[in-house]
Amino acid sequence: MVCRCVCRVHITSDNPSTKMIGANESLVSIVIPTYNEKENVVPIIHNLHSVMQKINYRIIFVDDSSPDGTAAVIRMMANSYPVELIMRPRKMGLGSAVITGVNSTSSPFIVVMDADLQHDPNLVSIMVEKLTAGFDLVIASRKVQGGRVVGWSPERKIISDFATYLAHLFVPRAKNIKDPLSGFFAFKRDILRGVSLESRGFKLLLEILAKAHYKRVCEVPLVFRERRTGKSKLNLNEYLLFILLLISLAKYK
Ligand SMILES: Nc1nc2c(ncn2[C@@H]2O[C@H](COP(=O)(O)OP(=O)(O)O)[C@@H](O)[C@H]2O)c(=O)[nH]1
Ligand SMILES: [Mg+2]
Repeated sequence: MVCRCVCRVHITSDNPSTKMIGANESLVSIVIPTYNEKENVVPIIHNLHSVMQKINYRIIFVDDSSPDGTAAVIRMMANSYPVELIMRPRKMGLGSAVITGVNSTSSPFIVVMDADLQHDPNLVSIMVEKLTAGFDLVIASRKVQGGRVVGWSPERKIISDFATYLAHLFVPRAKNIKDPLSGFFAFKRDILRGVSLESRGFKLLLEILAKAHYKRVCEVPLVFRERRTGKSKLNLNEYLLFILLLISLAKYK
């Protein structure tokens, strides 16, 4: 059961697959999964709104019934901003939350980002410009020149580099992408035509790189900041899901 609260967005169908791009559809849907992000919702909406002034956009939050009351804050903000809330009954994973959000919109451009401001909202308009210029997929990359992570321990960096190495090894189509494990990316909806996404975990981009129909990809530098407030939900289970994802994607050439 998924509960939808739709505010300032003219979508009435509950079945995403039946939606057509209509006069009221926004050019860009920004999909943000949330679990216990109460403190981050207001600043991310304000930041995105100031960056997206000239772009017809909306934000789709997919919240897994966060116990901290994140949904109530989103509902309140939806009175004044182009914000939509999809509520799911329990914690079901970041990847599946993003898939739910992506399936709920027919916007031609989709941006996926985290709620915690580790992903710089200022990059979103640059990523949309790249899509407009003809790129199919734009990745905010910690691993191209100008990109980096702030505040990670050497151990965390080694784990991240090793995971990236495994992604390159197992997923040939990701070979030329410096940061195939980024959680911040934008794409043309069309590239997912006929593609079935299954990831539950944190690495949905890798599945998109393996399966989607894209030609032009670019990476823009991301300075991955420290979490503003709240806690990371990355845990051992996510590492296991990553290994399973690698195995399942190895067959895509
Ligand atoms: N809906 C939903 N969102 C989640 C879930 N797990 C994590 N998130 C959100 O996904 C984003 C990334 O999670 P985070 O814990 O910051 O991961 P990290 O940056 O790798 O430490 C944040 O916006 C989280 O609130 C989940 O199970 N369901
Ligand atoms: Mg985070």
